[in-house]
Amino acid sequence: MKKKGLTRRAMLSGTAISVIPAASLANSIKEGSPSWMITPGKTFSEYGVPSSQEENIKREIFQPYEEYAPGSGVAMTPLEKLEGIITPNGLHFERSHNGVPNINADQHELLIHGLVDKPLVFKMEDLLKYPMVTKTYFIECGGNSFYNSNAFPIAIDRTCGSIHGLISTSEWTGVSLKTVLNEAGIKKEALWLLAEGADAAAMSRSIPLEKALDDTLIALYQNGERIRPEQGYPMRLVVPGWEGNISIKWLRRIKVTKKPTYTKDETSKYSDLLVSGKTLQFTFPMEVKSVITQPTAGPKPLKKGPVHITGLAWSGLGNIKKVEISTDKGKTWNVAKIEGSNEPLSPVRFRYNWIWQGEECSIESRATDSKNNTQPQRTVWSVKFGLGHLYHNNSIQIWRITPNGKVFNEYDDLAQNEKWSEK
Ligand SMILES: Nc1nc2c(c(=O)[nH]1)N[C@H]1C(S)=C(S)[C@@H](COP(=O)(O)O)O[C@H]1N2
Ligand SMILES: [Mo]
Repeated sequence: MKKKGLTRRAMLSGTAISVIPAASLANSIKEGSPSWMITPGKTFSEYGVPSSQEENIKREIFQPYEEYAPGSGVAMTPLEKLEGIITPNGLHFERSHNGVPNINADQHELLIHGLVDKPLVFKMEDLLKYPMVTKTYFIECGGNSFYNSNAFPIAIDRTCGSIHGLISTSEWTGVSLKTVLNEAGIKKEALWLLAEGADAAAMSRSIPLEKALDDTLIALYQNGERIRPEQGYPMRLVVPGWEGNISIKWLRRIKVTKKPTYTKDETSKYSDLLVSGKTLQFTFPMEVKSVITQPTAGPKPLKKGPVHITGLAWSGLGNIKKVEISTDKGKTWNVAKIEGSNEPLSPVRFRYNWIWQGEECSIESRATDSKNNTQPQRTVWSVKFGLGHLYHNNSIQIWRITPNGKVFNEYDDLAQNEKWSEK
């Protein structure tokens, strides 16, 4: 089989990506050179912001109940405009059920109670005295990719970020939840805990004690600075690899319990309706997934010639074993290069060089994790769930490319789309 990837030789002998013209800016500095080369630059700033030319790199806001509950909704990370694996703090996705509370960090308290030897209250200054850990983890909302879920039986034309932008990654620093629980002393019969936020949604979830004692963090810092108000200032849980909802922001209370509490947020929501009419509950891990972030749907048409395909892959069950790319509607798959340290519960960036000859085609990525789970096709994923179901969609994203270079969101089974559209 002929390899479709672009070799270094082909890259060098093919279309040159950039050439240096004789009258380049670099050749000489003289009168008439751009002002930034011949006049002193702006002085210092206390807190930097991106270049004004990058102003259009923003989160996309979606407030479905804008009139009566404007604080319920999402702001999605513009994945197609970012590189690497870390999300800049100002672009970390936001999912809030009742707005961002304006918490006074000095007054904020974290209560640990329930099945403990001695209930404790921690102020911020108390937590800062404990040993800290730093870990790079993604947070993905259980409802990520809802535009490609069973709630949308026909593929709609949206950008990568506005379909998949409910995943972001930070380097989180904080105190292990285990440290704090051990300080209070866990009673023998304890098996679960309840975590609750200080926001007006009082978001609360039950967490198995095993996960709480394993890798769950009380995060205080995000990418080196105190976590942003949108991310849970002054403290939040990061329950790595599990559906984002359980990573309670603005954490105010942990109650150690024997059984799950069955809160509103884990009964009426964040449960998975099957076709049988039964519902799955406590489906915590976000399963293996990947998405091509470039090239992707957007205003700029794709140009013929060398194309650098790149994207993100992650798994809530381990790390990434491989990412494969297909450029021929899934007939053949080629292994992409994976970058970075590939830590568990942290994404990798994948890269694959390709030459687009201008044919009608589609590009898609398929990730496999260290537990040998592979991303399903959308049809395989969707048939398990009822119409309207949207959580835990880890199916393969297909980008269709038309001969004029327009890139579209596409589903793998058009017949299935039609079947649903009749309903
Ligand atoms: N207290 C509280 N915690 C919360 C939420 C909330 O509305 N209130 N939203 C949850 C949901 S659904 C998700 S996906 C993540 C999102 O975290 P982020 O906004 O920092 O991206 O926080 C979770 N924790
Ligand atoms: Mo979420």
